[in-house]
Amino acid sequence: MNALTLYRDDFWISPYVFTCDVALREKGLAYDAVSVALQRAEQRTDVYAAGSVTARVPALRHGDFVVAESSAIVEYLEDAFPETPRVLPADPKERARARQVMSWIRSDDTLPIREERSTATMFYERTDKVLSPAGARAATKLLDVAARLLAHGGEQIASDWSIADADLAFMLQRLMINGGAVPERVRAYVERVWQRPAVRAFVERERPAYVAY
Ligand SMILES: N[C@@H](CCC(=O)N[C@@H](CS)C(=O)NCC(=O)O)C(=O)O
Repeated sequence: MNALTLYRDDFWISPYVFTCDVALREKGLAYDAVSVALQRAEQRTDVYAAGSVTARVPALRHGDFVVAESSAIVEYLEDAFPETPRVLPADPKERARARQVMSWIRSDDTLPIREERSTATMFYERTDKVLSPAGARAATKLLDVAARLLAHGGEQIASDWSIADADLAFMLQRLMINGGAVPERVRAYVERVWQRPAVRAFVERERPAYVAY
């Protein structure tokens, strides 16, 4: 009755599905994954649109409640399952910083990276295309932001790992995996995040042959 279902893309390349999948695993919550074929515009079917409200992937079903938007899903999991390991910091200031990072990762500042270093390049075919001037500016800002977030010398953004680390490392991997130059300290941070079992589980999933959409 109160089972959890994550609606996800066919190819497991949505960065927002990544966030939710990692959060569910970090929390040790069992869930079923149901594919919504974006390449066939299944997210726009009446039934999916009605349930998710905003007709985007991912969405989470918990019993008869459905919510979309990855940040809202993470917040819901924190609130609905307080007995499970936290994925957002408990400290209000650290939690605010984590939310800031997650919102910023989803903002226009990173759009050129999302466009020029798509997640298909992470899980299917790398790109050797040179970043456009806008892409290069976005990459420089991303690296500056990462350096500032880690300037305290710790191993992650907050005093403990949080889902914001997964999001930030995922964005940085778009550059790294495609051969982009990343300072050693930031690279080591990304590699640390990439070793987390929940992150590995997403990265190492079997994926079907890719159909561009
Ligand atoms: N801000 C949303 C973004 C979700 C999103 O853009 N999902 C994409 C797949 S990665 C999607 O559903 N695209 C199809 C569409 O918008 O019709 C979140 O964080 O969940």
